[in-house]
Amino acid sequence: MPFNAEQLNMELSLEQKFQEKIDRDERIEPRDWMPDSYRKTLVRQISQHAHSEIVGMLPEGNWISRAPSLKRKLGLMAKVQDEAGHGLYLYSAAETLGIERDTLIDQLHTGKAKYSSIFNYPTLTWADIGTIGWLVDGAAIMNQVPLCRCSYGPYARAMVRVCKEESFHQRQGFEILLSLCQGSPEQKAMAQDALNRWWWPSLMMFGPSDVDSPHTQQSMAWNIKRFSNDELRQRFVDMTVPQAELLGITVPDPELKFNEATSNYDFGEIDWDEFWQVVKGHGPCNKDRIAARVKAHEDGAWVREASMAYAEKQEQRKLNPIEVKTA
Ligand code: FAQ
Repeated sequence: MPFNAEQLNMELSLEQKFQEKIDRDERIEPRDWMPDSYRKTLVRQISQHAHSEIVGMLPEGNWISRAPSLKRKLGLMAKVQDEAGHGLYLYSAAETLGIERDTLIDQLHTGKAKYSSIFNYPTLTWADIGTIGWLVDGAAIMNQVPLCRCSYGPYARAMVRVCKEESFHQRQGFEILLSLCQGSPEQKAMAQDALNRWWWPSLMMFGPSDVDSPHTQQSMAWNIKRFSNDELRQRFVDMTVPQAELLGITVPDPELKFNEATSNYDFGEIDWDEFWQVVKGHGPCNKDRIAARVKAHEDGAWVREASMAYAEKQEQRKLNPIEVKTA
């Protein structure tokens, strides 16, 4: 027993020092002591974020071959490649917490890991590509700029570059919509239709309402999250409504109204049933998205095998320079 009590005291003192470091707004690095629950929360959030970036390439990738001009195609290809890069930085950040990438990918492919609900909706027209850039990247920036100050160093540092790239994505999306809204009545109607379909799913990206969010309180105490889901959602609405006005399209919410007293836009109730249905795998595209990722992983097996064989050969060459050269 005395041994256990001593261990417990040591654990408590480590935990106290850890929290004091967080409260001083210092960064936690991979080799620092951290509570298991902090590590677990980070693996969960960072890997879900990585999966979202990777699955998020699919709805837009669908339009690369149909972009209306060379300029649009180049912009979209660069954006989709950026998302791949974000996924890779984030998997690397998760790996610093002691989990293997293969395990994370397996969790995605077997439906054990979540990814953002937004990527389970289809991209029906070119205006959807503009709307994803404008709204989805806009929401991602709103959520991710505070993550640049997240307490876990590798995640915070990855977010700095991610946010710079997301801001280019947001502008390219807005510019696509601006062109459509200044174009023919049919093009403007296409933009309006895309806004009608993507508005509510974009608000859902911020996660459940604070009262129904099991992780927010603890994640804020650990400085992983700096703002709650509802706070960020409100900021997003306040930022985006004037942009819709500039485009001349209407946000599909009859209850949307500027509140003079709070200087915020009040907005209608989100359909939380739809949100949880999509999160649980029953959205319009969940099955297609996972099937596409599994296929890409299987088709890419030879690349992973070739890289491993090459790495082994390089290693052997270092150990036995002459033998490998002549083999
Ligand atoms: N979809 O207690 P909370 C992007 C889950 S990247 C699916 O509030 P937390 C770039 C949540 O995981 C978009 N599941 O959880 C791009 C938890 O499940 P669990 C992704 C959701 O972690 C643009 C449960 O509900 N961004 O867009 C969603 O404190 C264009 C309870 O929720 C990030 O991942 C959802 N929307 O807060 C790419 C940012 N919301 O684990 C391509 C980092 C919640 O208990 C094209 N993540 N859930 O089973 C975060 O900031 C947080 O994890 C939240 C959720 C805010 C997403």
